[in-house]
Amino acid sequence: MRIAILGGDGFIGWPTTLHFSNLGHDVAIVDNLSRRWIDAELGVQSLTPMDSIQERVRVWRQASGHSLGFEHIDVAQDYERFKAWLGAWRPDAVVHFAEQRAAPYSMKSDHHKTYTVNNNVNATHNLLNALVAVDLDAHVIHLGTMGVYGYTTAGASIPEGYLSVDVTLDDGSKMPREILYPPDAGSIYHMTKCLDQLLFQFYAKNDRLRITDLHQGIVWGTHTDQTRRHPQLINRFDYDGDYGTVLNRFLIQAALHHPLTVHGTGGQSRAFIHIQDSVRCVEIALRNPPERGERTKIFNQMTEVHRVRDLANLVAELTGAEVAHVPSPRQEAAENDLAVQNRQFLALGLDPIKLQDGLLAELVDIARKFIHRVDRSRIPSTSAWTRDIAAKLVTRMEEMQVVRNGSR
Ligand code: NAD
Ligand code: USQ
Repeated sequence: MRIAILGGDGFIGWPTTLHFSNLGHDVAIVDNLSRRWIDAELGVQSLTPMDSIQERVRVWRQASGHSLGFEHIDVAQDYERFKAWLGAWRPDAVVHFAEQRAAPYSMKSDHHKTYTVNNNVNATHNLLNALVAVDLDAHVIHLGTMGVYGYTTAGASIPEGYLSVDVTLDDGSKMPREILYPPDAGSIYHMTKCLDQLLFQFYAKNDRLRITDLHQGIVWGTHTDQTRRHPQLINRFDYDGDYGTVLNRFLIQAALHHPLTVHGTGGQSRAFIHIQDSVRCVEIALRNPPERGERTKIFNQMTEVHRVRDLANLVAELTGAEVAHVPSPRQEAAENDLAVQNRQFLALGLDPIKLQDGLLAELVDIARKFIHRVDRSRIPSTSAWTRDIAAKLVTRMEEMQVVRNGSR
């Protein structure tokens, strides 16, 4: 199959590219390298040393014998170039990772909100629009997020995309219907995934595009079978306060003997999935496309649910790290219960990697090995969701400074 990977230089895009290439598919990466520019903007770098995309492609060809295409295109801004490339290369499937994916980055300032909305919504719309324009029936697989649902369950586990409801008709009788699960975004980033869903709904109905949306939980881990094949194929690993996700951050903090930064009580429940399983799920989705004319197919791409404080305790038990409860920079429920259905992937053969089984390897192979590359000053998460929260964070930091100075 001919597969385009939009965002193929990123954390999930790179191992997915290698996975499909290894299976013998003809794979091309489309990426504007914006994630690398954002590292420069923030003054951070991946914990793991990443080569240029051209070098990664060269090393993969040497290691595997397979070639990869690379197109340096901004999918959100270079519509005509992207359309021309799509029309000429004519992939059978397009996997769409090409979005700004960090909630804290999306909430840093009004500029970052605008950038995230423009980039993500335009990238998605340009893809759908271009497929119709060049008359291409490629299967679109998009990475959505569990965050489109919000994280509360109202007593019933979160279904896969659609909610069964009884509509009360004018004569008082009930008519069963399935609707998109009511969106409940917790950040501008998560909001863009809600907007993407509506674009998918429209294009599946109007143009009969075949679309799969994968509502994924927080991805942890670094290596997949293919990124292990050569040191220069290593995946990126973010630990900083904007892009680092919670479990990867705790592992680095433990390796650094930095207290684990639990926001608030740590009662936030979230869904998780290992990077290797994430890649497998995309492959399963590729093999099970919707029919033309079918509504968007939605899967919940997650394998387990944990509370943040339980994760911190788990990492603390493994490493002896101290757990610190710091004020949360986010507008989020301090405590929530979460239950999520993921029957579709399990029925299609997913055999999940459990957190308990992979954590130690992650700590030894990644966190401790590359700890010399960490800048400790980039650990705090300072992007505040509102002005009030920002003011409270400043006050709290000043109080901590006074305590520290006083105790000298
Ligand atoms: P990432 O930031 O590492 O990768 C995204 C890639 O897309 C980067 O290489 C970036 O340069 C590229 N990109 C962004 N905008 C682009 C544009 N306009 N044109 C071309 N390329 C562009 O992110 P990731 O962690 O690999 O996430 C991939 C996708 O999966 C995202 O859509 C994200 O929302 C989703 N997701 C990620 C997680 C997670 O925990 N990492 C969880 C759920 C969903
Ligand atoms: N948290 C801490 N301490 C930290 C960092 C985070 O307690 O040092 C807490 C946060 O307050 C939040 C939870 O951990 O309650 C998760 O935060 P996160 O940064 O790990 O994840 P999130 O911002 O939700 O975003 C990540 C990815 C995003 C993806 C999403 C899936 O960056 O691309 O869409 O996970 S989900 O969370 O299921 O919506």
